[in-house]
Amino acid sequence: MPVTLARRGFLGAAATAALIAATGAAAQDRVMLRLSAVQSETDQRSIAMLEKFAPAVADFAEFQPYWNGTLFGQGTELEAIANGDLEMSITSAQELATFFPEWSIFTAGYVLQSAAHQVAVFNDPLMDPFKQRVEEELGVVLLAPMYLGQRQVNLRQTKDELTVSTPDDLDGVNLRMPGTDAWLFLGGALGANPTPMAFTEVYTALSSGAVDGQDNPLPTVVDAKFYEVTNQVVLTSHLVDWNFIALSAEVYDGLSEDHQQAITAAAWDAADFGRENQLQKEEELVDFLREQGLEVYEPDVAAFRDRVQGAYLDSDFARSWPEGTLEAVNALGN
Ligand code: KDO
Repeated sequence: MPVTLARRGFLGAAATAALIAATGAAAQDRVMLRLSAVQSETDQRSIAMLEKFAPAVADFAEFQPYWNGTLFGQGTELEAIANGDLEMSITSAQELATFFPEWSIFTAGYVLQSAAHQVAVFNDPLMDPFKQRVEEELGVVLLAPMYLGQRQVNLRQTKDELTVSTPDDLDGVNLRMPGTDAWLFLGGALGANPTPMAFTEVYTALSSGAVDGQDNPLPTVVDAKFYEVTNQVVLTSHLVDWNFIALSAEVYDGLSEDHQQAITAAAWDAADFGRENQLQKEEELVDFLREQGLEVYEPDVAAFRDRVQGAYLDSDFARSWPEGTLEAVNALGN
């Protein structure tokens, strides 16, 4: 009996050793997925990656997020992925437009109409050449579309000091924009004086008065605590801002077909989860911001739309848009 137990014990030990070896090997075989992003860990996109993406890929990948730009600065992530120094990011149409000008169509104000419109466009064949260039020339796979939200103008001035109805009212206003050409063009098209600045510097710049304001969706205004150092939000809704869960093509190509399907499904689950939560936040946060003492109001949105759309159609950006794409995007709008 003891022999049996011993044998069973021995077998147990052997089986355990084999399991550890296998698990250990499996752990070593698990692909490392470092994701660099400038938002905080409490941003809805971050929560979605932690709660939906990470557990869904855990049996073959180790997800390692670096929030608040602690690994790579804003706008450097795609190059880091292309160079093999990073595996994932939550990228934007604006960052992609710095490599591929045609992506500027999705950075143009008042083109995309809603979160649902973003999903319809992402899934439409019109996106195939856009995605293909990113994969073939940059080595990045765009797994799923993430909804960042409707961008609004957020100012230090009180409404009594500065009421914004039309773009003319932003003349001379020092509006912080992210640092790419597409962003700076958008800031100018709104009527303001665009100041390039990284996301992680915005709170201090608002607090010190180095800039008069910034633009971001309401969930970001709250998550980044910009409401603590500003006094009004002008609901221009000038851009339905589009992000993408981006993965190194080298990593993707190295996965089995099952794991490629699993990581794509995990990205979509995270994107859908984050989108729903972001939309709910946008509904709730107008009241929250008013409770914090900010004035939140609608300007003459038609005046902003006319000015912004006219600026883009007259710009070099529009000349880089593939023939028929704007019409196809508009046709998918709800
Ligand atoms: C910003 O810097 O204002 C911006 O909203 C630009 C977006 O493309 C994206 O980089 C975003 O910051 C970050 O994800 C932080 O929310």
